This record gives sequence, C-alpha cells and structure tokens, in this order.
Amino acid sequence: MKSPALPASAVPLSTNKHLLRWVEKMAELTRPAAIHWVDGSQEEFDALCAEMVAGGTLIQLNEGLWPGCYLARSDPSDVARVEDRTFICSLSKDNAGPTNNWVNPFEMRRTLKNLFRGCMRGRTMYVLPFSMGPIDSPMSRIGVELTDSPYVVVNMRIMARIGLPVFREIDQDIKRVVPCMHSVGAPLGPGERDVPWPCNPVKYIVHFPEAREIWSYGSGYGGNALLGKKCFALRIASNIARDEGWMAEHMLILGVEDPQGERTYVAAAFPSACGKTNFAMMIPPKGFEGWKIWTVGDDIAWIKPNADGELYGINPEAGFFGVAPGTSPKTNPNAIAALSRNTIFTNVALTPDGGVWWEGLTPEPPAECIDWQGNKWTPQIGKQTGKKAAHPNARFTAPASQCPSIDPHWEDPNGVPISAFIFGGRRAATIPLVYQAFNWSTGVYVGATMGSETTAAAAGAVGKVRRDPMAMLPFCGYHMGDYLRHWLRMQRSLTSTPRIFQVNWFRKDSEGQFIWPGFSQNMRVLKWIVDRVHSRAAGRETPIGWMPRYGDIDWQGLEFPEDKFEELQSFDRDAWYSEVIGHEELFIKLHDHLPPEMIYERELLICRL
Ligand code: TSX
Ligand code: MN
Repeated sequence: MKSPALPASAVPLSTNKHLLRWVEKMAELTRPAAIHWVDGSQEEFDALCAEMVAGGTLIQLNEGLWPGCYLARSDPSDVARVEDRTFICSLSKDNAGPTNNWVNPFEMRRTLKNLFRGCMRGRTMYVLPFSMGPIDSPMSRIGVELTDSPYVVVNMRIMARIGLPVFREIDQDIKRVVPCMHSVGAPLGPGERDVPWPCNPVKYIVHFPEAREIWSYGSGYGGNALLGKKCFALRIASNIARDEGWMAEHMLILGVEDPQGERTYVAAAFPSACGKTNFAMMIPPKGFEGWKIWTVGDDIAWIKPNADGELYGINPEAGFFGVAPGTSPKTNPNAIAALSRNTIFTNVALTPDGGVWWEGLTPEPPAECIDWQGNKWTPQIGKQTGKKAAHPNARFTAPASQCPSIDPHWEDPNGVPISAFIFGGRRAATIPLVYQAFNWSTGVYVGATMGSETTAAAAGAVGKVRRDPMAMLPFCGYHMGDYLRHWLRMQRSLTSTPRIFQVNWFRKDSEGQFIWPGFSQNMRVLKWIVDRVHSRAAGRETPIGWMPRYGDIDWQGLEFPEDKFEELQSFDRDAWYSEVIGHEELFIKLHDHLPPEMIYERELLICRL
C-alpha cells in the first residue's frame, strides 16, 4: 500500500547527509509532531502568518494603513534578552573570561539534552536555513536553526537570507554550517490548547564556541530566539573572527557622501540607549544640501582586511530589529519609512483603527488603545498607573531594503571600505563631543574604556557609568582581554589603520540640559571626522587626543555659539583623573589576559594629564 503523500514542506529540501542526519537526530530528541523544511517563499510566510493569526499569536494590522504588517504580544515574562541565562561553554573556563557565564560544556550538554527531550511534542519543528551576509559573499556564514516557533521563522525571514538558496549552498558542502537548536520549551499534550506566546520560565541561551554550536531554550523573544543575530553574528562569529583574523563587531556602518560624490564609510559602536539606529539612518541638516548619509547596517558589522590590507565590512543582517519607543518621524524618518509595511511589531500598542502606537511615535498619545499586554489603555490610565502603552523594549522587525537611506552597496559581496571607527557613549560629563585618538593602540584604549550612563530603561542605578568595551560586553564569545588583544593585533594585517574617534552626544551643562542638539546636527561632527580621515581638517592636540577648534566645524545652517562649543569640548584635568581611575575597575577584572598595551596607554594618558 502506498503511504499518504507528505505535505510539501515535510519533504527534505536538502541532500546534505550531515544535515539530514542531524535533523533526524534532533527530531528523535525533541519529538515534534511534524517537520517543516523552510523554503523562504512569500507563500510560506503568508501561510505561517495566517496560522499564527488564527492561533492568536499575531494580529494582522489594517491592510490599508499598514500593508503586510503584524503585531505580536509576548508573554509578560519574555520581553528581553536574558544576560544572566546566557552561557559561553568553552572547554576551559579561562577562555570565556570573567565577563561571561561559564558552565562546563559536558555538563551543559547533559542539562540541554534533558531540557530538549520531548520539548517539541505537539509542535512543528521548522528546519530554517539562514545566511548571515549576502549568499554570494565570501564573508557570509551559514547556519541552520531548528525551531518550534513559527514567530521565529517569520522574523528570521526579515532579519536574514533564508530558505532554498541557502539549502543550495549547504548542498555544496563548502561552508561549515553552524547548528542552532531553539525551543520555546512548551510541549503540547494531546488535544492541549496552545497559548498565544508559549515559553518557559526556565531559560538557557548557550554557546559552544569550539563546536560553533548554539542551543536556546525557553524564550521566543528577539536575541534569545532569532539565533542568527547576537548568538551567531556576534558571540560565535567573534570566535571565528579571532581564529581567522577578522572582526565581528557590535557596530553600525554608514557612508557619508559629499556633494562631489566622494563616499567615506565609518563603523560605530554605541552601548544601548544611545540612538545607534537613529545615527545609522541620519538625515543631514540644513546647510548640508547635496550631502547624503547611506545606511549599510544598524547593529552588526563583520570587518575583514582584503588582500591589500584595507578593511572591508559587511552587514551580516537583512533587516532591522529596532527598539520602537522613541522612534518617530522627528527622530528617525528613515526608520519610520522602513517600518511602514511588511513589518512585524512586538509589544507595541494597538490603535482602534488597526494601527500601532508607542511612546514617542507622536507628540500626543491616541485617545485610546490596547496596550502591549492586551489591556485597554488611555493617557488617563497611563498617568494614574504609570503603565506604558508599549513595552520599553518593544520592537519592529523591518526589511533593510525598505529603508530610504539604504546604501546602494549594502549587499556588495566584498563589503564597503571602512575608513574610521567611532566609539560613543551616554556621558553627562567629562567626555567631549568629539576627539580623535592619536593612533591605533590609543584608539583601542578609547574603545576598551568606553562607558555609558545607565538610563531608566535599564535595570540598576540611574546615571552610573557602566564600562562596556566596544559595546561588546554582552556579545563577546570569549575572554574580553583576548578580544582587546585581537583588536591590537589587527594592526599587523593592515597597510593603513582606520582613524579612531570618540563621540558623546549627551554632555550636559550645569543646569542639567543637553548642550548638543544631536540628531541631524551630528552631521557636523561626522564631516570633521571624514575630513580628518582625508587629512583635510585641522585639529588641536590635547592630552586625550586631537580635537576640533570652533572654526574646524562647519556651522552652515546652525547658530551655535562658540562658548557653548567650548563647553562641549572642554577638557577637565581633574575629571579625567577620576575617569582614568574608573578605567581600573574593568582592567582589574581582566588583569591576567589584559594586553600590556592597555596598561602602557593608561600610564601615558596619566602622564599627559
Ligand atoms: O538618537 C539620538 N541621537 C543620535 C541621532 C542621530 N538621541 C536619542 C537617544 C535615545 C535613544 C539623542 N538624544 C541624541 C542623538 O544625537 N541626542 C540626544 C539628547 C537630546 C535630546 C533632546 C534634545 C536635544 C538633545 N532636544 C532639543 O534640543 C529640543
Ligand atoms: Mn545591538
């Protein structure tokens, strides 16, 4: 007798024996009710969304206002990355370093095997192949995520290149595949009704750096579940990059084009809550007619020296997973355009006309809406209870191709040339608006010691400086001291090192007011940076680096008094003494792996003060 035909998606879409064997083995472990090989088509995306709408996971937005857009509301306990449940399970604890959670990999594998045993019962296991970076790029890398979350599949379709073209790559068996196991950890009993956002209070986000393997359990949210992003493109890729002599960085890439058409690319690292996505999509201000900012990426950069020793970078992602609150036509019109269609919103508010809203989208809140937890919300209720309509970490998942400022070269397989690195932070005092480090190792010191003041959005005391080297503290998949060593060592493979700058949009005056208007006006800082790169701008040598004088900045189109600029750029010897003491804190933690250059640079800085 002939067996009944399998549904199309149940048929393996790859001939790669390793992949087929692994899928079989993992299905045996997790016991899914069905296996779905993801082809990545629009039809498949539509069908998955329709299923999730029927099951209550997604709400389709008003097609006339928000074409192709959906809203998901997560479980209130599953709203952000879980850093204390994130593990780097290298063979030796020393390799993970003091800034990562480490568990013996053999012990962790045992734990995971127990957690994953039968964890997909009653659910579909999706075999989701993805490429980080354009499929035809020599810099791109491939993974396969086995997940029981259709929400993950539809988000990954926006954030990465997925489906058939990736299976074709895997069939050729040239590139190593990073196996990524993901389960929300909520098996369904026979006939059991599903919930809109299944997850498990027990969470594990686990990386095996030597095996290049990722296991994630218990969460369906963002960086915990879309494994191509933080887990692969940063934590695992930072290990690959160290071994192979390139850099996996938590950086945006943007291009500055001048009226003559000369384009200069910079990569910039900022800790969270500094407006990195806004900066990546900036629109030049009045006075900069003919200038253009091009966006290559807003979160992750993979950067590698080419055969001539010049650094080239790609954005390994294909979409933006941006924080919604604070994003508006005023702060980031390009992001608003990008998220106007084909976007998945998570934990924002739903308006009566089937649209979305979040704090900061419009100056006035809607008279009424449904908050991120599904309850009625009015400005009145908000005032009385302190409840927000959108969760502060609410997100949009939007295709990068829809961003009006997306760079024409953003999918260039060889990447774009990187001429400068920018390190930023949120600092009310001490750090000037902009300065240039004297050289590569001084610049690495600047990146290594960068910090940001905690805002109300994060846990802990507000206004305390938290050190976050290169904004990589939660994302470096090995010892932070070795990571700094790798940065220093990169100089040897470069014919000319990119210039390194520090910026601070957030310096405050004695009244507690921001001195710098920021946003589009940051273009003036970028122009000085680009001019320095091309040896066209003057600067003044100070103990911390090269600084622009008032006359070195292009003020066309803005009244900005010289005394305010001097306040922004002021260098306070005593404040810098305390600052250098503050650098100690992290260095002590890293001491046994800290490159000697960092100690020398600190001593030189102290001598110059
Ligand atoms: O994103 C920001 N950028 C970078 C933009 C390209 N933000 C928002 C940060 C929160 C995520 C900023 N906030 C920036 C900035 O440059 N600067 C500031 C501080 C600031 C806030 C409001 C004003 C000025 C500065 N308002 C007025 O001047 C009216
Ligand atoms: Mn990020």
